[in-house]
Amino acid sequence: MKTRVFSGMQPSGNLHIGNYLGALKNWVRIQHDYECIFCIVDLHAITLYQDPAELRAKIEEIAALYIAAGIDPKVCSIMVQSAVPAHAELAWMLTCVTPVGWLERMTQYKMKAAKQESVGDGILQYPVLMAADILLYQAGIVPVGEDQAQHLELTRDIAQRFNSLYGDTFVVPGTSLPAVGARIMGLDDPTQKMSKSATGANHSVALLDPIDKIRKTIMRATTDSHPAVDVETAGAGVLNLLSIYQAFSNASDEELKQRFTGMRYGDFKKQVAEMVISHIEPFQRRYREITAEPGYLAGVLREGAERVAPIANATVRTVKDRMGLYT
Ligand code: AQP
Repeated sequence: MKTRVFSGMQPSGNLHIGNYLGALKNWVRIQHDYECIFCIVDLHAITLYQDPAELRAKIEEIAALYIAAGIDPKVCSIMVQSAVPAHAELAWMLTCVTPVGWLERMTQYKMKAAKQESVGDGILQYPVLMAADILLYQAGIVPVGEDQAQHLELTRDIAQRFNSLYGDTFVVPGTSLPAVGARIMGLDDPTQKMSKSATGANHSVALLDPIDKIRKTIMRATTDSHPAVDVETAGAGVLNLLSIYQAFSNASDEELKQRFTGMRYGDFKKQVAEMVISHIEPFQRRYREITAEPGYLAGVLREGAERVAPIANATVRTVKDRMGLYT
């Protein structure tokens, strides 16, 4: 039997090249080697207020982007988290074995809580729901970007705690990070992770941005005061652009050095922009085709949920049985 893979994205904004290079590109690469479930985690998105109509539209947009980027819905299950109620059910059971201290230590919780006047409980509970998403399917591998590595560590802790309290129940999952592109930084501020929720006009390149805008954003990316590229001494902005180029092109470190050493920043950025655009343009073409077909995405998502629900329901039955709940 193939190892199961689970991963997801929040429909909470515009997917950007960080989401693609950190996660989606890796999903496309491994989709034939494992039994893959790729989720649109809408229950996670509502930890912060989302406009209901926009959220519903975003869910299908993300599904279309998964497919446009190369996920084959005949090979993988693409599904929406809230369409399988077992996610929320298992999350409660796992909440009851998770110490609050573990959750309060999470970096993402601390960062998101610091931005709110009143912190919603969902922001604290987020990693438990994420653990439920993964453990529900007994996933062995979870391909994510680096920002999610701490949540994955917590997922393992929760699984191990449950297994030691109630007997072996969950597969303890491993994390899979890409070798390059695991943490793409903001183009306007290379000290901050590129993020859907950041508001700066030149912060990110979204997968559906107009091509002209992509070119402009990359040309305006923050670099440093050196006149030209020096791979050895490059600052954070140049390193970020080099990572973006390398992750899209799959170039080796040596190729990167030979191509760019001594190149003036303007010419360097042009090459980065053209590399990004050469990948994004075909995604956008496929995206337009996919979304032009009435009912196609709804069908993919329905089929995905139907395929995975029996796995999720079986896990919940086992967990209830182990905990002594009424089944
Ligand atoms: N900057 C990034 N570089 C590499 N990988 C990244 N990921 C996110 N940002 C980067 C990876 O993308 C996947 C989906 O992320 P998510 O939708 O769960 O949201 P997130 O991690 O919280 O990402 P954002 O874009 O920063 O969203 P907001 O602003 O809504 O919080 C994950 O695998 C993540 O690691």
